[in-house]
Amino acid sequence: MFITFEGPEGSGKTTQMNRLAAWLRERGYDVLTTREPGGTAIGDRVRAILLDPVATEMEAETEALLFSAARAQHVRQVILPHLRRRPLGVVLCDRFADSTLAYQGYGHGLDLAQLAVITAFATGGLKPDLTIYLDLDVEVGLRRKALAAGQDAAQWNRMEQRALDYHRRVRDGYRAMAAAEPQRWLVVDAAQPLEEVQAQIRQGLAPRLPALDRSPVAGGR
Ligand code: Z5A
Repeated sequence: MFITFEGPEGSGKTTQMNRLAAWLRERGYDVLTTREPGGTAIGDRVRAILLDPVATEMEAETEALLFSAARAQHVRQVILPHLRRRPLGVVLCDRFADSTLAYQGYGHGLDLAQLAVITAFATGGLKPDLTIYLDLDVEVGLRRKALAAGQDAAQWNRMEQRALDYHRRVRDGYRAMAAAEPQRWLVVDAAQPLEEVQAQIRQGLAPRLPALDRSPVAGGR
């Protein structure tokens, strides 16, 4: 079963993913947690380029291809091998292809149909069984991150430094994608306390666990 976490910065994806992993492991699932960009040695090197605060000249198209390149490696080297550990293999991934549509598509204005072709090539057709979307006002999320790191905005990575308008377009994009495919997306209000967000994630996931475990792995590998 392949579960992804999506949402604006500071919406709590990493925190909630780790809590969910512990809960699933207690129930006997063989859980792998991973993240994008990254998850492999090659992906981590691409990540460093993508988030480098000084790489301000990077074009949106370059960004889309670099995120996709890291993803191609991640899917084949890490995600698919774990998903083959059926029936209890579960992969929890902090961001995946929907981030490319949200950030490079809705945020930067790249053509969504073209991005869908690029991401399908990168993933080999692998789609999440469930995408947990943590919805949060972008200013609240950015404030949370700054608070957590004790840093000021001048020290944010290249993506975080972008204007609020950009982050708002990203959030609107996420909401549009979630509304268009409600059977795959579980939308949770991330402004709630940590425990309440986790409770709603578990509640939304629980009934899907057995049914999704019987479904074939998309991508046919
Ligand atoms: N990106 C892209 O453009 N295209 C792509 O295809 C992909 C990614 C894959 C990756 O950055 C950047 O790459 C990201 C998208 C872009 N852009 N930016 N900026 P990253 O990996 O460094 O960061 P992130 O993925 O955006 O995650 P995050 O911002 O670090 O945050 P998070 O994982 O959502 O939240 P957290 O770390 O769990 O929590 C943040 C803080 O908030 C922490 O102190 C928590 O204790 C606190 N928190 C969490 N939940 C709550 C609640 N409910 N209440 C109060 N406080 C809370």
